Amino acid sequence: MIESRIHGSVAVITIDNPPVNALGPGVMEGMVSAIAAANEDPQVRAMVVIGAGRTFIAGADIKEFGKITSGQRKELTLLPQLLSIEDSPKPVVMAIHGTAFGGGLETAMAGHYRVAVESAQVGQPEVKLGIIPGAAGTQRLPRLAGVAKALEMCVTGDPVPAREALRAGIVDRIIEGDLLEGAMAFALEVAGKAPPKTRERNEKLSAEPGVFAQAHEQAAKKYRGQLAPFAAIGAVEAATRLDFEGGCEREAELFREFSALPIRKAAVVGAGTMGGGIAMNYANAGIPVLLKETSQEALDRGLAIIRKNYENSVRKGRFPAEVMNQRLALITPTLSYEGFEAADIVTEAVFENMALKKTVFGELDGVMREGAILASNTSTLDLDAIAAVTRRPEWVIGHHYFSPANVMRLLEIVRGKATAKQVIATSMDLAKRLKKVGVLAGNCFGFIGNRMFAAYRREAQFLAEEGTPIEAIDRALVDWGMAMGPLAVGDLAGLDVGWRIRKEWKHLEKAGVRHPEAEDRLCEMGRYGQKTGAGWYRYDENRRPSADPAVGEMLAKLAAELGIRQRVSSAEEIVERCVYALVNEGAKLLEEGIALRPGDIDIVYVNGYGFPAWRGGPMWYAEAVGLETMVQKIVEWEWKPAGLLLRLAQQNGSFSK
Ligand code: ZOZ
Ligand code: NAD
Repeated sequence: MIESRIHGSVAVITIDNPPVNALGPGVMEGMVSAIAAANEDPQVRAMVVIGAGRTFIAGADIKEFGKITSGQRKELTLLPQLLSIEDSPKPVVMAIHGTAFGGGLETAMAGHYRVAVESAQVGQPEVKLGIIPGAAGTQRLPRLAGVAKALEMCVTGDPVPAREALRAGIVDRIIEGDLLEGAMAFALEVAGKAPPKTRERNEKLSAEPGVFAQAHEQAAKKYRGQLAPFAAIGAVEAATRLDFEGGCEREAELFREFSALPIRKAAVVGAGTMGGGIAMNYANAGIPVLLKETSQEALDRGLAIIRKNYENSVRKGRFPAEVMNQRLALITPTLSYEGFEAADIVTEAVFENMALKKTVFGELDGVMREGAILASNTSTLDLDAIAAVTRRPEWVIGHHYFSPANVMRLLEIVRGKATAKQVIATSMDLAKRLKKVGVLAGNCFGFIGNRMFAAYRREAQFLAEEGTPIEAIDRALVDWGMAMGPLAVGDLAGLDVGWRIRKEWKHLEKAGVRHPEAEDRLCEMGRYGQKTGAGWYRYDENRRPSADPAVGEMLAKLAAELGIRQRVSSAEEIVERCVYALVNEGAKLLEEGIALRPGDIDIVYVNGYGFPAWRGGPMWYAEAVGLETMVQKIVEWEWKPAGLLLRLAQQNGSFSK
């Protein structure tokens, strides 16, 4: 893989790791020992490092990536090896043809001189993968090329041709004709001179005032929502303020915190309502995905729904059948964990049952490689309890999708107490790749979305139990602007999901506090919603709803049994009770810090639950109505107003201040 030959007084060290001389296992070690041997050899006065085949080192080995970016990174980082190259007492000339990208350029910069053919290119393209250079690229590049050029290269990730690299000071000479010959001649010229160490060249490190603020401003326009370009700016900035060692530490810190890990292969456990939609999201983004079930029957059912959804889209002319086939081919159904070890992320979407989730996470802990993300699509359950069954709680995170998962744009990203920052950064980045809007939430019952949804739907069910026709409840909220009524959404999501949630959280129910019973009754009747063809409504095979007298009968019986006084509420009351319930719970989430800002709640509701965008989201809407008006109604209904809501109403305040 590494070959060393002596030509006169020059040692030529050739890297031969086809196809592109990537820095796979053994390459760097081989290079370091060849350089050490050349230093021992009295005949050698200088060295040339060159790539065999079509290129110099084209970058890090993508296969090693997971390990490098995971907890194992410390041992695998190239930093110490690059230092040892730079500390070589005899000059090392890096001879570049093809591309020196990423780890390739970082290696080249650890040499004392760089020569290149005219057609060569150099670059730090890491940001394009959502990461930043991790082996001092952000520290050595500004020392060679100056701060402005280094910023440009690290932030855009764009390659620079050899001539430009020469002008910038990255390359010392362009070689016309044979690269090796030219590099050897150059080596002889510098032999015997004290080799200049890039890390000690500080003369180009002074930055124009305002250069970083300007870079931030530009990146904010161009790379909105991405993290890596900003981390790259921070790392280059560190080079101007800290010594080399301090700068490298800052680079590593930023790498860990703000770089997203590459997601090239995914896996999903459970092919039900959600798992199928989640797998479609990955396939739509071109990421191959394994989809695991417990029985062939469940797997076939899940795949048939996926296929039908795609066929619908093709029929509507959204994309050609060919695209459907490509996407279907990216989804690999399976009944075992085989192949999971190669996945960068797994998303669990089995039944909402803690014992089952713990079993599944125990299994995933055994099969997934180190450095893979373990995500749960749980709707309400304690993420920390799920993470605690694994040996790697820092790799566990909530990825809460919304039904229909292939359609709704929200991805609620739930951080557990141990979740690593890099896992959060990767999730935010992934959300974009999946064309979703990522919102970070804290861990509690239902996180942001479902804690509010439970309060909202509780009112909708109360209204039904009190005798308001179910169509009138849904109609009032649709007329108000919701994409669907709250009862119809229950049918879409699956009433059995709510049933399971209530069983899991039974211990939280307080004696004497009314809770809705209607959906439990529907589930007991086998009416789970769209998935069983009946729930609050009856459904045809195209999910079209129609009223079902059996539901009215059930409600009347329930009301008689529980002694619920019957009356029909107005559309205004329906909307007020349901929407104010959302707002009151939202205010509690803000108070508890589960939601970071009111805008996050609004984004969750507009993108995840079909809340009318033109009304701005629940918290925005609350202020439009007036917090005082809301509190008056809440008190009148004998609900407990959220402390924050009460306070703001009294002080004429606003959620966003
Ligand atoms: O009506 C639109 C909507 O946004 N509805 C609100 C949906 C909602 O609120 N989802 C949140 C559910 S709660 C949740 O997910 C969190 C959770 O943890 C639940 C926990 C349990 C809670 C307890 C419950 C008991 C909607 C997007 C659905 C439909 O939009 P449109 O009215 O504009 O209709 P279309 O026909 O133009 O559809 C647009 C695209 O969506 C596809 N689609 C519709 N229904 C679907 C579906 N795909 C899969 N499954 C379904 N059920 C439809 O095919 C179309 O796709 P394209 O590609 O053909 O355009
Ligand atoms: P579902 O009942 O439609 O599907 C669950 C699937 O998991 C079933 O097909 C089942 O066979 C499969 N399964 C069970 N144990 C398994 C195992 N050990 N290995 C592989 N597969 C297994 O339920 P769903 O609605 O898709 O919900 C799944 C999860 O997503 C739950 O945690 C739920 O709370 C959550 N969620 C649901 C919604 C929703 O609207 N339905 C929205 C967001 C999150």
